[in-house]
Amino acid sequence: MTAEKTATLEELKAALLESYREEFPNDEPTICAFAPGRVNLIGEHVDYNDGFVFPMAIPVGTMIVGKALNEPTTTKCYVRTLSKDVGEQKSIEIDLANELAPIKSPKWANYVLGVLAHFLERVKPSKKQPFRILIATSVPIGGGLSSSASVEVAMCTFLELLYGNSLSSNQQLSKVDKALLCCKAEQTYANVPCGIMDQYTSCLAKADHALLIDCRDNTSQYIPMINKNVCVLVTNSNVKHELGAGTYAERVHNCQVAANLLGHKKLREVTSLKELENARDKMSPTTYKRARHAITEIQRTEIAAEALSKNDYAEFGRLMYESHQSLRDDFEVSCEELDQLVELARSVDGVYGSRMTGGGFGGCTVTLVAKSSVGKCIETMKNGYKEKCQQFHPRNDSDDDDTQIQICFSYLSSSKFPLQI
Ligand code: GAF
Repeated sequence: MTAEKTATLEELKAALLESYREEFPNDEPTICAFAPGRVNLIGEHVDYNDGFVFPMAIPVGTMIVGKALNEPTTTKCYVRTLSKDVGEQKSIEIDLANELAPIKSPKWANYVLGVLAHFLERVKPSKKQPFRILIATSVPIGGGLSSSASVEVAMCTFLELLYGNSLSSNQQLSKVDKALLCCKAEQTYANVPCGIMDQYTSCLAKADHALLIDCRDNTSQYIPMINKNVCVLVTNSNVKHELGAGTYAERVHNCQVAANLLGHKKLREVTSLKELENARDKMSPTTYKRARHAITEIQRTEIAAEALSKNDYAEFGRLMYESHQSLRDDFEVSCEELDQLVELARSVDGVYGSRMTGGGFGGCTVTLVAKSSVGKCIETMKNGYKEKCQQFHPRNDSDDDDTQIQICFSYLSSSKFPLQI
């Protein structure tokens, strides 16, 4: 199996510029916006329960280049994606004179439309500015690394730069406002009732730090990630997930039902498992299990962030395994391939912990591993995955086993990457 090469930010930019110049000879883009993807270290499916999450940005993301169109009569914008994985239609036209409603197809365009619509509604510029943009991403689509949020946040950054000085101070967005706006775009245009984690991380993350986010009041704390002897390894099962497919919404609903039955606004307010136990006969076994995951995961995340800030990797790792088990058995959002990857990582000396990351139903695992064991861990996961996952239904279009797994990793002290360029 080969580790597929992920485009660097320079490569993304070069590809965008080349495409732009090819399509619009004698013209140059004037704006470049970037937003990173994220990996969630722990705290899964709890952002919409007002819980704690603990993600960090990763050096892959979405970049947009473009410019304002100033022909006096035009109200039209042009948007094209360079992404190969989004179906046939790669470009759309948006007429700012019309209502910016979500569209059936192409689906990717809704991330752009959603942000644009919410931005215009929030900022209310005196004149709507037409533009043209090209979009490219290095975040694997459907990999649980926040591909959609990175498009939304890059789009919002592009718009902020496009309107620039024409915005007064009360039209400008704080980073949290921006995250909320992008999150609303995802909920209303992509129809995913997501929490704030992905957009928040894309807006507020900084290099060499993880972010402990309290999703009840949208505040956060940076936890330094500077130990060069420890790595975060992100491994893609290449089983594609689609959160819009309904299973995500079902989990959100289950949790809300449990919170209502317990007399709370959100499951974050449940202070102990005992409270849930006492109400067990009021709810279905499924609702009970979903709530048990959310309540224990919120507790785990707080303890885990504390452990990491004290460099207690053994404790952090133990909580990662517990988190995975809870997501697998109680929340039922894992899949055989992710379970195998976690077990393979666990068999390697020097691995502290491993778990699925993101929405689930496919996508990636995240592993905390001593730097000296990274090579061994990658090898074990590659070889074992090939051997063990052949027994599962082939879920990818490709017949080539070599593409079943893609591995990228960043050291805790990841190299600096720009959040906006
Ligand atoms: C997806 C959602 F977009 C997030 O809000 C979060 O709920 C995550 O799944 C699960 O932790 O990425």
